[in-house]
Amino acid sequence: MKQHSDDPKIKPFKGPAGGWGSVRSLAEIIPREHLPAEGFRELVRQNKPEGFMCVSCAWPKPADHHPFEFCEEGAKATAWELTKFRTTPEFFAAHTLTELRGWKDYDLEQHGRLTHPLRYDPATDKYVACSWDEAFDAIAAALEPLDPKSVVFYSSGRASLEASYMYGLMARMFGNQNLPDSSNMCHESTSVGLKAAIGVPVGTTQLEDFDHCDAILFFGQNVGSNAPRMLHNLRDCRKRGVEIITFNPLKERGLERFTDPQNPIEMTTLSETRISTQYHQVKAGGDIAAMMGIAKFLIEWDDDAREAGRPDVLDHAFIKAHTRDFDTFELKVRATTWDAIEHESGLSRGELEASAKIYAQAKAVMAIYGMGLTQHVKGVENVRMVVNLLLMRGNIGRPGAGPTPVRGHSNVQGQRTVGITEKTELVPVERIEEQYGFTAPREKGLDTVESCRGVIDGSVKAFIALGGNFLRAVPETAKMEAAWPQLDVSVQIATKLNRNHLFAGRTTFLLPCLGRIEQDVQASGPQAVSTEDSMSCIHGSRGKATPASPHLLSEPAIVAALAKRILPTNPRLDWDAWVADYARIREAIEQTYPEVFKDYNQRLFTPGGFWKGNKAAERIWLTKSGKAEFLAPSDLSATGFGDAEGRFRLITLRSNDQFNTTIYGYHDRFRGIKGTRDVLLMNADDMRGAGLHEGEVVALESDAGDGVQRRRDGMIVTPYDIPSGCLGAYYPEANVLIPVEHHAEQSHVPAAKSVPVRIVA
Ligand SMILES: Nc1nc2c(c(=O)[nH]1)N[C@H]1C(S)=C(S)[C@@H](COP(=O)(O)OP(=O)(O)OC[C@H]3O[C@@H](n4cnc5c(=O)[nH]c(N)nc54)[C@H](O)[C@@H]3O)O[C@H]1N2
Ligand SMILES: Nc1nc2c(c(=O)[nH]1)N[C@H]1C(S)=C(S)[C@@H](COP(=O)(O)OP(=O)(O)OC[C@H]3O[C@@H](n4cnc5c(=O)[nH]c(N)nc54)[C@H](O)[C@@H]3O)O[C@H]1N2
Ligand SMILES: [Mo]
Repeated sequence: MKQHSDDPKIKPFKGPAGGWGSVRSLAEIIPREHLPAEGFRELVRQNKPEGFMCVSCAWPKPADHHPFEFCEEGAKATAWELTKFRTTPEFFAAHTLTELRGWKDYDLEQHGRLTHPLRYDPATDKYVACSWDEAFDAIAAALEPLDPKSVVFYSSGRASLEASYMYGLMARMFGNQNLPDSSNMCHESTSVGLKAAIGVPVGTTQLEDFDHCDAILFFGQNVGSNAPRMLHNLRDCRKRGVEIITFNPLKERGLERFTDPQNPIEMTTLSETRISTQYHQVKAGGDIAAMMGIAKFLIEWDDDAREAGRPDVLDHAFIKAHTRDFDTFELKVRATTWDAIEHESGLSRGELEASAKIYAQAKAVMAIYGMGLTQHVKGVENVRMVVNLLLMRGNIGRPGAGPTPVRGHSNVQGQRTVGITEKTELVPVERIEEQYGFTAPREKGLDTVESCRGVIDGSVKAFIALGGNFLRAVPETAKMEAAWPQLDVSVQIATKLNRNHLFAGRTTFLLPCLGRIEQDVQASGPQAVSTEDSMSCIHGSRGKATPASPHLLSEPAIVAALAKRILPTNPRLDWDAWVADYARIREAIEQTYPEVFKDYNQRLFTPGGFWKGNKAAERIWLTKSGKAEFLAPSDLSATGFGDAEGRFRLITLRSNDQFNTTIYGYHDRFRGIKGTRDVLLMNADDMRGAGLHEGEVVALESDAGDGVQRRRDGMIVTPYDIPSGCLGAYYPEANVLIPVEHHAEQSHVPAAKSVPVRIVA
């Protein structure tokens, strides 16, 4: 079963994204997980009405679906959940947590699905099986003496709308809004930036917009690995002649070329579609500068056009009618020099002119982006700059145009919709109070960064997690791991063993749950749940696979059992009735959010999902001023730190063989890296400058200047096509190098795409 190799192979990959490589990759993982026969049946049901919604990414599921509406990554996620392997009480009897802390992430999860509720026994340093009642009673007793404000309720963006609604409600009734979410590490910069700029916290586009755009600006998203089904949309766009202009420090294969593995003609003729028509290897943190360059050209050409009596380049009518503060932004653009733009972006004026030309000529432009923009100190300004560019030519609120953030987890956006948030203004507090007859907390709760601070300084006493691998996903690994044992209570609801579970508090439980692909039978019969995709469409999802163990409970059942123990009884809320029939939970959700969830149960299985609507897409701006807001950026660099001799910008990356902290294997096919994750991707000139050679093993140290020692050893220097001054390494292994205070201003997203480090030979 050993996948990690002592003889790693690193050589450039020549194939396209998708294609036969994708088929071969599936042929590797499916047998590796010993997928039972019904697993293949489930693959076919993936992302279809009456089927289940993929547990991998949040990319929308079209109404007119393909026979196989899944991708290599979705299939891996399905195989991972339906694996034949089990992590049983016998496994835990054989291993102490101290021993397991020496294991790699891959090896921990590869043992398969958790089967029994487990209690940590400090005397033996092992998990032991317990009953569900014992677990819930002990957790409630341990929470009892604590100040409700010292308890954190984390969630990872996979749990359904139903489970998430219950979980948020439980936290508020318990007395806090400490509801950090994986979204705090992800697209919170979008939620903050778009809300301030255009009045909605989400993208404005829908799948149809791909049929109407004539250019796409594509920033910092690795589509081939992280949202592969989008490649179909991009390929169709390219066939119509749409220009795709990409900004990414790395040459990501999915953004270069694609062969559709589900298209027999493309597969047999080995034909591939070129995806990006322009590819700009911007420096990490250089996007504000690059976009300022494009804006500068637009303004200069608009001046010229006016003088020569040609049609305007900017959409002045739109700017006047719909926006505010263009003047301040314009002044800033005019005052910014080309030298500064070229220096900060790492791109030449000529390259930016080529992009600006396409943008200026296009009638409808989508701007697609991911973590390459959000995970920076100026991550919110990155998002605001995208909006600035779009507003300059009226590219919001018409077909084929608009900001298109690519969300991460399959229901991360939906969790925010149903109340998983630390921010009071995002929940209809009065309505909840009326619905359930209690006084909801108004004090802002803890987000992810604040929860980390609280764990480190001891003010957080209890941590409950609805999924995820918080301790592995957050920055400042060393301090966080050292502080975790000080917690009074640590409860993890999970499907597989991960590193967070190996750090116990005084009272510690690991509670195994059903996955979304599995059949969930309650008193009224088999249940469906629902999720919201990246384009705000809500889909029903029905699991049919045999549960991994008869001892598993569903997430709604676990939340309800806990809520019943830690909350006073409430005549207006019957947790058991909700669990008996999830349609009752959806009725409650509809009552809290009638605008979004009207006729929720009736519309649950609408093909393609039902759209929750978007005011900015109608050019109604729910901002303070009632207009769309321009913002003059405060800095050209998004990194938040200056250059210094020997200081590099570390980009932390996902491989093509992982889902966040879940490591499927050691084959990052598109980057040609096999057998190891301990690589340090480095520019060849920088290697020469530092006197390093390929294969040399070095360490990285934090260069944050805060006096804290942070170090990662054993990194294999690997020459790579990456801008000078930037380095690449895999997440989550590199998180030990990220200071907890190195995060986006305003949104608090850890700035994982530009971490100041130095190389130690
Ligand atoms: N298979 C698979 N699918 C996934 C996930 C997974 O781990 N595996 N994770 C899910 C989750 S939760 C999320 S949030 C998404 C993540 O999906 P992405 O948003 O693609 O996130 P990353 O993989 O971190 O890669 C970000 C990209 O940004 C580029 N980049 C880095 N710094 C910069 C910069 O300063 N500027 C620009 N322009 N680009 C930059 C990197 O080279 C990389 O291509 O995917 C989701 N889908
Ligand atoms: N350096 C760096 N750090 C990052 C990032 C980065 O790019 N760079 N990305 C950030 C991002 S975008 C995100 S979203 C976070 C991810 O942070 P998390 O969402 O906390 O982490 P995951 O790795 O997705 O969680 C995996 C675990 O979820 C559990 N799980 C899987 N399915 C289910 C289920 O159905 N129910 C339950 N209850 N549990 C389940 C399994 O036990 C599995 O081990 O990491 C962030 N951290
Ligand atoms: Mo994410």
